[in-house]
Amino acid sequence: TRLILATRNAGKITELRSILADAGLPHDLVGADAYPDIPDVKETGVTFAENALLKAHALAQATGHPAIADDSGLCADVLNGAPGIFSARWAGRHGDDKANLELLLAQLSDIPDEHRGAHFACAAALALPDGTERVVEGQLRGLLRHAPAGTNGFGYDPILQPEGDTRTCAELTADEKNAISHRGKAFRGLVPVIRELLG
Ligand code: ITT
Repeated sequence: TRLILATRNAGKITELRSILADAGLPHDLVGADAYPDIPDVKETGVTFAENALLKAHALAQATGHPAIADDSGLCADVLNGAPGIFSARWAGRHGDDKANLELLLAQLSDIPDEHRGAHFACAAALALPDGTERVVEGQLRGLLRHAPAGTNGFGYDPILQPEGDTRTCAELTADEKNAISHRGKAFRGLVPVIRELLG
């Protein structure tokens, strides 16, 4: 069966294809870019789970195929969880990863290491054309660096140092990141649900 990846974020697509391939999912994974005429859904939810479901339902309805979606972000303890669901447009322009990261670093410039705890969060949603829905969430705890390091990954990866590591997410290999990441945890949790509902 065809399974739609309801995202246009290239970094997510790369990671999702790898995570789902490692899990042995037999489905034909088709990116949302294969449906350029379907408009982006407005992310009006107030949680990662709500927004992931909005995106999955929109693609499942529009294509008639089951769809999975990812809503994710970086939550800084000292900012009470911000940028959170606003991570993709923290500096104003949607998807400007460099500006978002630089603004956040500037906002935290006076914050000492003991208060730089943060986590990445991911909600993985599955929606079927008949309206059936499931969500699984995952997190990755870490520390926010004072300056970016590394060139792998995307988004805020150069400033998040996972707990128990001395490198940032952008200094991990793709496989190392997927093994511990919020996205890896959420989608590996969704795999048995996909198998159960889609076969
Ligand atoms: P879609 O809605 O099309 O999936 P998007 O980029 O708009 O793409 P989100 O609204 O979920 O997706 O925003 C997620 C943002 O959170 C993303 O732009 C990154 O800045 C950040 N983010 C999420 N996961 C990340 C990760 O694994 N590493 C670094 N940054 C991440």
